[in-house]
Amino acid sequence: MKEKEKKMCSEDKAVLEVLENIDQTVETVFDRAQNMKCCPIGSSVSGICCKNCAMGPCRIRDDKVGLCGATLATIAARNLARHIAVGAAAHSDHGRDMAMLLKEVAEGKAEGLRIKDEEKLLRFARNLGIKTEDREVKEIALDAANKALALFGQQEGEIDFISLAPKKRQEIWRKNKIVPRGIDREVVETLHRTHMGVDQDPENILDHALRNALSDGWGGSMIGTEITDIIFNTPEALPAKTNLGMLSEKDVNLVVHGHEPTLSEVIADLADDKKLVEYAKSKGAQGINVVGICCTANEVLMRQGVAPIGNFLSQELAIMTGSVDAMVVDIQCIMQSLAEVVKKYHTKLITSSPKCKIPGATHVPFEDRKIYDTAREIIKMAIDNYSNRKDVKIPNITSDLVAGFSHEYIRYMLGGRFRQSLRPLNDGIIDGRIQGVVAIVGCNNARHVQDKYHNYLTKEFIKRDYLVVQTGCGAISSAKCGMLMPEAYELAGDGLKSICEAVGIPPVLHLGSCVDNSRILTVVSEVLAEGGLGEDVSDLPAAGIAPEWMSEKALSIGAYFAASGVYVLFGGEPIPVISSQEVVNIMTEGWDKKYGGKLEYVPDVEQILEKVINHIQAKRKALKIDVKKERVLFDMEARRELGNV
Ligand code: SF4
Ligand code: MSK
Repeated sequence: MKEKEKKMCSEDKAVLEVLENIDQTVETVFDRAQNMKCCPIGSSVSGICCKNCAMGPCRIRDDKVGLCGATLATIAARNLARHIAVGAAAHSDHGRDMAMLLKEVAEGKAEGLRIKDEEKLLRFARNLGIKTEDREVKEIALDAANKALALFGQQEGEIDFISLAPKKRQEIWRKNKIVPRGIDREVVETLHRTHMGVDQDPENILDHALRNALSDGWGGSMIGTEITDIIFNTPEALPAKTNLGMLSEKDVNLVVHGHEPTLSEVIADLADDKKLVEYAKSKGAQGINVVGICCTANEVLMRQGVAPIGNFLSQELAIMTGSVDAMVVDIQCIMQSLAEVVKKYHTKLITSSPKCKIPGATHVPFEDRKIYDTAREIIKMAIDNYSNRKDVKIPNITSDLVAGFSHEYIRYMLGGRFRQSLRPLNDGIIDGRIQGVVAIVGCNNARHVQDKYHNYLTKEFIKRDYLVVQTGCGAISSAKCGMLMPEAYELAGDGLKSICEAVGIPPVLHLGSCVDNSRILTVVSEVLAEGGLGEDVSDLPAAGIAPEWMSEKALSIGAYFAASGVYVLFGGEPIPVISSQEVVNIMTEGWDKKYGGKLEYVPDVEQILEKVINHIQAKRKALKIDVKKERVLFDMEARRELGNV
């Protein structure tokens, strides 16, 4: 790859350094992105493809129809609905596994695991309609796990967490008949409706796609986040470091990658295990260094401060440093190319989930009941591989960060332990020190410079006093360039800076993995309940952006935010409907009218910035908070007056 082409791969200097150092015969995702162009029909820029029956595949452009007569709009809506169903299924199946784990913990069958956050368990159980008074914690946990599991197969009624949304929002969903009845039911119905010859009305197809997405955000994902907090602890702000420089020359490096927290939490927990450290020393290493990639990294970062060494596009590069003794992967966002890359390096690639095997990787099946045994076996494999290292070149690049902003911690940091409250946040928005809240979330995409749009937008928004909240790979982008440090308030506008200085927080808050986007739904509901910013999510001066999206989960997240009343913008690669103006109109003007939220593809990053600012300023005007109030510093005295300390 030529010098100039390398610069077009990433904004991350550590990634560029590895690309510089590697043997040119090793292929990366960046090479493949340059050598293989997107299919113009498949990318839906100049048409669309349907392969839902054996009379096709039908390639449709303009006013042509498929053999069955299906129009461009119908096919676009069907394709998008299927993507959303897959994304929702991925998140929700992860949530199901967490509910299964809670059941095993309650029954005492999950070796070494226990309920760490009992208070959160009680809230979770009560939200599921379970009696908690005068009962043993294990009994409550068992009932909560069974009730959560039942929501997957529920056939009628409404999934319970819908009742946590603002009342007005619930009514909008009921009026439009998109309240999810059961989590699995909505996925299956999407697949049925999009079978050849079933639902052919694009608007109707997409309404159901929204119901399906809601079953993810307010269902499967929420179950996943809540139970992970219950078993492994609700995150609190904690310092950590990031980037490839966190790989160690002298320690055994074990990378956890994927999305599931269970095995990785235990592996991280065992990194200081005396016997294992002794074993590592017996093999010539100083100790054991557990680090992470993608959202498994975010899970163990949020609770144990484990270093995320990179986001989605860094996974191959980590191995190419020659220092990764083992990479253990679980589910989602794991490139098959890893198996090819490890052929040229000493790294042991280990799969752990029965749902994700990769030819060429070693499969170490992970079962909840003997989780510590499995974790020890994997750590030993990494230790045994340490002496096989050859040429090690680790970029000396790291950044500091603060993560761990669960919704509970946000309430605590704003209000103190005894009067936890979002009031100061609402007041900050009302008096204009914070102009609005922008969620910048989602993946990297090899068709675009890694981290570029995430970082550009984040900087531009905080500069203009917009608080940025992040999850997933987007959060790791900001971490890598120091924007998750409290000192980053220097980059913020005066208003946001005054709040960050007083509370001691970064202007960019890391809320967790991609499943943890459900935390944003909770914060948004609690902000509304706090008062002064309208009655519904669509009243809030807020927006969501996925500037470098690539996964089907991102589409499900975007859809459940839109259905919840948020203006959502996707940048980078087009969402797979843009060749149909009819569908684009449904998802923008149509959804805006019905749901007060919309999902729009905006290719130009400057336009994203402008559109979000205009949207948020219009919301401020509608709330009559657009007039600049006198700036009041939010210091301890002010907090005392508010009664929050
Ligand atoms: Fe073609 Fe219709 Fe079959 Fe799709 S469902 S492949 S448009 S004939
Ligand atoms: S890992 S879904 S690339 S955020 Fe959650 Fe990152 Fe996107 Fe995967």
